[in-house]
Amino acid sequence: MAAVLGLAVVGAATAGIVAHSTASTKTIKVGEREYHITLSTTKPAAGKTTFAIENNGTVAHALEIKGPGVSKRTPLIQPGKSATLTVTLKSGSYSLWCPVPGHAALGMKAALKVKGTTVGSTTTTSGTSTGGSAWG
Ligand SMILES: [Cu+2]
Repeated sequence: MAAVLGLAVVGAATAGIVAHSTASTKTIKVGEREYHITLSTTKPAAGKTTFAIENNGTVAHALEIKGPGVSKRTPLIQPGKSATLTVTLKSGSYSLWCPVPGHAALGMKAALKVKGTTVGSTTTTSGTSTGGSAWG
């Protein structure tokens, strides 16, 4: 009897830990330099994700990300500094680029393919984005 009770408690505790870890934030490392963006993964799973961006270059960079439900960017990141950006990724394609003028054209862009669980049927038909103005 005592042994059965003990097992039940252990089982419950394990379930709690598992549930917690799946809900935790994942991290994707992003390295920026002239003129390239390196990602630790380009095929992350859906969910809450923190981009840890490091500027390994010699001029200031930044990172902007746009995709399903996300439109965010960091402030300018000075050489040698880092920044983080936390977003909730959904299944779909996301674009990342450096919003400093000219940098994306020189190659500072990347894409993410998020494979995910079904995100329901939220069809956003609210048209053109208004937050996409140029840097500065
Ligand atoms: Cu840049």
